[in-house]
Amino acid sequence: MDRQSDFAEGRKVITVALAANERYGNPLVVAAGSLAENASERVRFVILDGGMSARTQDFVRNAVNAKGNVRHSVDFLRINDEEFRGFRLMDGNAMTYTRLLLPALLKDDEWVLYSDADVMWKKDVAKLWAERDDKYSAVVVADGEKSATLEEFKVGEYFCAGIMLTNLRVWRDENVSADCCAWLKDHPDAAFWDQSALNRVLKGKVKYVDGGWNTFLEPSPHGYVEPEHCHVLHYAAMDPWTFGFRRNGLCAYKLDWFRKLARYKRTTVLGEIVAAKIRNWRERVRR
Ligand SMILES: [Mn+2]
Repeated sequence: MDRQSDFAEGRKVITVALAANERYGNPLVVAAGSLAENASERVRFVILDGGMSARTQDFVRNAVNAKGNVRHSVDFLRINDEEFRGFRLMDGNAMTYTRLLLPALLKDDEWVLYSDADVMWKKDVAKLWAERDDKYSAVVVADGEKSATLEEFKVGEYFCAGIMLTNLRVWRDENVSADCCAWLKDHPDAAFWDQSALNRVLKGKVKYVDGGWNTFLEPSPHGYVEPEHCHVLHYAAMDPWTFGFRRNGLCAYKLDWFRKLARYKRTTVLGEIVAAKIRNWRERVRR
């Protein structure tokens, strides 16, 4: 049986959406590659593509279908972030908001797992996928004290939208995306972009799961370290690819990320580090 019909027949497949543009190509390779590598079931990757070279797309496909992996599929959906350009931008683009398009883009799906691209997957996504629950609009991890209090939420009640099992049927029925956009129009200074809106609109309607599914790095005397209990490592502002020797040096978690990147792209760690340095230097000059 060919691969298309396998997927079409609706066999057990996990649908995962990630969003990226060319600048986020490398993070996407690591996020998708590490998710695929640890997955015990078939994953259908839906990439919300904000503009990406064919070469970068090939790197993603190769990473996902690395030898020894379960057979996965990858689709790139070319999307336009223009309709969100009026909202507060992140890194000069509106890609973060494109997850609000998922209920319309995946109109035949009931659930999708949205994953940020600034993460590394360490555990089997099938275990998180099993947490879907039709009583809730989303399945998420509570965010830390800092962001909760900044947004004037109680700790434990505010969630991080970076890893989010999304109940698409409910989102469509209850117009969640439209409500988020309406809220964002009224709150142009929202601290955390669409995450701020999602927390208001979905308040009391989300299920919380084990924090390991969305773990941030922890400060330590040696820079930053990966916490012990971690299924998905979320780099957030500590991204390894904006690479500075001055800030935290070349610590273990950064090297880890470059090792994965080089393995998935079949390049070298040193080559990728040098390329990242040059890219960052160019961006700094341009600014
Ligand atoms: Mn993130």
